[in-house]
Amino acid sequence: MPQLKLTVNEISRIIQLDMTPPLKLDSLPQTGDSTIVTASSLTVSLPRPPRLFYRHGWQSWSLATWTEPTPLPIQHPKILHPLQTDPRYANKTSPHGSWVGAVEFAEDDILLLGALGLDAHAQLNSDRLEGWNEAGEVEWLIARGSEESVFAKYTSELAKRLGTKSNQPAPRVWCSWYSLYTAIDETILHQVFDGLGDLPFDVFQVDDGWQISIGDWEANTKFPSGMSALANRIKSTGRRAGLWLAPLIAVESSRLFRNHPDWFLHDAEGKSVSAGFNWGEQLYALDTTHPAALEWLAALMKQVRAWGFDYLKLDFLYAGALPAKRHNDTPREAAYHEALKGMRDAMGSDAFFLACGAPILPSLGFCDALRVGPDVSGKWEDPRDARLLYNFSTPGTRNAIRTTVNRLWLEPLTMVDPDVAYFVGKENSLSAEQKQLLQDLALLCNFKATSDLPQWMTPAEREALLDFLRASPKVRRLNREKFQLGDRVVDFSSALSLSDPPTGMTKFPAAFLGWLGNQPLTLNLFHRMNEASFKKRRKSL
Ligand code: 9PG
Repeated sequence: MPQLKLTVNEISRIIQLDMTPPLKLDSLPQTGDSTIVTASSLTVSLPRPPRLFYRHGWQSWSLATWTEPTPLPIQHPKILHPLQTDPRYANKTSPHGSWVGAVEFAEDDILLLGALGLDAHAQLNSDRLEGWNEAGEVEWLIARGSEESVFAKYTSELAKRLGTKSNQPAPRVWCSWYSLYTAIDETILHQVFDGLGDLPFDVFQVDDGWQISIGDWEANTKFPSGMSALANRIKSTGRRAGLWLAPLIAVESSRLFRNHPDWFLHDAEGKSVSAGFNWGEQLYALDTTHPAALEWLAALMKQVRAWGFDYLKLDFLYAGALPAKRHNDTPREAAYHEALKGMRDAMGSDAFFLACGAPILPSLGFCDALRVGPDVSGKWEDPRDARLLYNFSTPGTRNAIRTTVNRLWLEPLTMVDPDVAYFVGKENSLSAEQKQLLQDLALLCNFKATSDLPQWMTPAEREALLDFLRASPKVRRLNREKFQLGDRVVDFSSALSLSDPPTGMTKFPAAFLGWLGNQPLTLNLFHRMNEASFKKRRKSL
């Protein structure tokens, strides 16, 4: 019998363990200084435990915030981990984040540890700041100084490696999602476009609801004239035609998934990898290292351009970077990076590409704009999500503002999309102050979008929207919460804090809700109820 001899390195590769001891850094840079080292993992010893940790979530909807340096509860329901967190680390309770972590010792004394490449993570382990990379060696920046200076250093180093901002002008977008949701059809969209008249929008973007199915990207029966006719109608108003797609996922019932199961991600046992649950269905993720899947993606981008859409909101993109066994062995974020490159090449450099639900670092260099927070909604916060499920990724205006404000450091690298602002009172329970915060955040990001229906706007609301679309105030960051916007100071502190994790008696309802939310049946029921209410709303228009 032939003898099989393996070296330690070969064994570690097979069981996917990095046996290289972490690089140890015992001396920190002086304030105002920074250093770059190369390692697959490293440990930075801190002189004393910090008072705060900066946690940076993996993708658009994942939480980014400064927290106490204590363990954090696991977010629920777990069935949503693939679509709200980096599922590989979702059960980790030590303060952790993707690519970058920072600690605060005192005001203006911040230490940042940030990877300058993909597939990397950071965590705080009592008085050690640790970094590791799933894909082998990577460069790490260690910078010390004020919050602004360390993040500026990080973005300037990232820009050199991943590319900087595109030169597309900041768009003003009307998006169909946050008023009509899936209840869109040809007739109502035409009415909306007419009703918006000469309001200075650059893009009319059609969101979810036009397609046959998630995976089957053709016009459904609500769009009998087809997608080219819809794009032409928009272009006839002098605007760019925008379209939403989720090209890297498919629902179980789609033709795409049924016809090409081999194009989708599998685990080591050959089981399909879940990309989460939405639209009352199980989601699956495309394996973008499969040549046929890549070809299909490029053809889809070309098809959409041929219809006449040149503003593309590509959503649920995290799916391309989920942990799995791929067709070829590419590390997951590198695989995603390649998919984005392929889609960008196919859509052309003149298209505007907004990445949404997207892993942050691997999207840089390819997208024109990046959603940097969860969805807004007409509600400030759902107490069940915040207090019981410890979930800050779900749609809600407070969640959206919190994570967006904590990711404004990305601005030198990409246009940041804070999601839409609201002006109408109808179907909306936000206070005037809360709506103002959203509007101010949009001005700050210079990414202005709304879904407000002209049919719902009072003359005063329409006037406020017009002023907003025309405004370009000067912006200056004052501190973590406050910004100077023209002659006003905007204070986001009401949105930034996190509610306390469930303790004592609240642990029981929390556990029950977590269990309930994990049942596909419950999620399916919620989906049906939502759909019914959107349809009712559509009928009343
Ligand atoms: C269309 C929408 C809109 C929206 C996107 C995305 O379960 N989740 O956490 C979850 C988060 C966001 C989400 C859907 C589900 O919305 O961000 O703007 O385009 O898809 O379906």
